[in-house]
Amino acid sequence: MACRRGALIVLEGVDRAGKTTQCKKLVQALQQSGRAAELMTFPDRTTTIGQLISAYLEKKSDLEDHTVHLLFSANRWEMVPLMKKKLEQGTTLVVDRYAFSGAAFTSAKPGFSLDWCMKPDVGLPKPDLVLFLQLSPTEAALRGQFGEERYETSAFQKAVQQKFEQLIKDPSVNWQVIDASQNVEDVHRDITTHSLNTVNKAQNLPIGELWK
Ligand code: NYM
Repeated sequence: MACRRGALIVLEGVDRAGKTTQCKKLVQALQQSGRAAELMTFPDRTTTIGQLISAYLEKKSDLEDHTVHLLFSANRWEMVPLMKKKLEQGTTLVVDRYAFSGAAFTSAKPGFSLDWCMKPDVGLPKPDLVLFLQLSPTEAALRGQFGEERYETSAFQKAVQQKFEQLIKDPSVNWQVIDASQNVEDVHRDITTHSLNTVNKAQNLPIGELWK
């Protein structure tokens, strides 16, 4: 019998919602429950494309807005063969940001439609579950100062949040909104419950195609 595939689980949200902490805790929890699970992060700053993106985010270089959008997308596409291989081998992938961040961040810039921003990512492996860590700008502000990277201002983050709210309305994607203002362990419990259900359901289903 063919091996049961792993699930593709994505965590999204504005900066400081706790995605990275929660991704790590989820991978640990899945592994402790005896399931193969690995963390992936986008942008993946280790590849040649990822290094261009990283220099842009760190303001060490300037890139034209369409160009950097396409680089973020290319940085996901270059990982697709590895993602599919891992999923087919039965490993669940917990992904820190994906195409939704791509569309939300670029479309928050003047002159970009959400529709145009989604196009380059059409057909990527479709997440079985997208957990949106919901945190209001006021609550985010209580978590301290923003960092120094590009996009890390409260005005831009508010615009990004509005774009995420539009993306969440899309019923073709399995969104679950998580209240990220709870303490770390309560958020983790909610995330783990949804993820275990998804891992069990996804194992016999084919990998879907995003936004197709
Ligand atoms: N970002 C992330 C984008 O603008 N487009 C994308 O496709 C992705 C995946 O990069 N502010 C933005 C969101 C973040 C920044 O992410 C880097 P992180 O998780 O802070 O390293």
